[in-house]
Amino acid sequence: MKASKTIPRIVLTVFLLLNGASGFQGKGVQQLKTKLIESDFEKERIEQIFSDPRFKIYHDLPSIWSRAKKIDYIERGFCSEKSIEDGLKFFISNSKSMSKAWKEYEVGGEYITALLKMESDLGRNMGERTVLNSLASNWFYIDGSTEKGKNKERIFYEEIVELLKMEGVLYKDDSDIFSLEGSYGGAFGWPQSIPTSYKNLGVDFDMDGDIDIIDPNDPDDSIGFIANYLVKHGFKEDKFNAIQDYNPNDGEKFPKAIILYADKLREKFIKSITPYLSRITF
Ligand SMILES: [Ca+2]
Ligand SMILES: [Ca+2]
Repeated sequence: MKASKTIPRIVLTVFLLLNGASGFQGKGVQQLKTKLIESDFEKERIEQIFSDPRFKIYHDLPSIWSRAKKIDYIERGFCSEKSIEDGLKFFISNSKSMSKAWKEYEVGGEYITALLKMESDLGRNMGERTVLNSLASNWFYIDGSTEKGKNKERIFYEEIVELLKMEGVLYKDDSDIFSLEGSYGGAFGWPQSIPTSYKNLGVDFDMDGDIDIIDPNDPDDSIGFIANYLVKHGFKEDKFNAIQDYNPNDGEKFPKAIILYADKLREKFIKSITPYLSRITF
């Protein structure tokens, strides 16, 4: 064991990556399973889920994290003319839910549109990873040796617990947990929500009996979800802060891009209706 102390950390990391989940020392599938069984999940179900051949750890996670840190939304064209035009079309074709959001939450549709555009390109890109695998991968890869890391680890564990409890709600295809897809962070649907946010802040905005933020043809509940999320995070008092809370891992970059998008969208919308307004006036 003495030799391992002399192996440079980077070599060891590469070794662990190449060896997959079984290469993990300390944190591993077994530890997660034991913890979940201790949290009162049926042993049989846990064994079944984690021995499913579709369960896997995404080993590209650390490299995705470091790439994500460098992303500049505005530079990447998030607020380009084309992107705003796309948002305007969405805003207009969903005006019924947008005005409902304004009436019930006092959240302008330009902010809701900006967030949905950012999170899933207005429902076109909700992520193709298995949410369970993503959440488990985050839990595995987070360095729990610091206070901050420990907190993040706890958060991801809670998300896994919540996901497991959402059988028949979040994953409906034969209640198969592997059918729910999302991002590398375990976020899913139009607003890229995580399980606890869905549970606590989801709303049946179109009152059809379901809280559905996944249907690619129906953004109504997602519009309601975002409005509710923002209000519960203090949007009326501090827009910037509430928007930052939507994605707290990204400093000021995220809220700045969202607010710029919303401002441009509002401007474009007003310009687009001005000719009609003047026709009405005269
Ligand atoms: Ca609904
Ligand atoms: Ca609907």
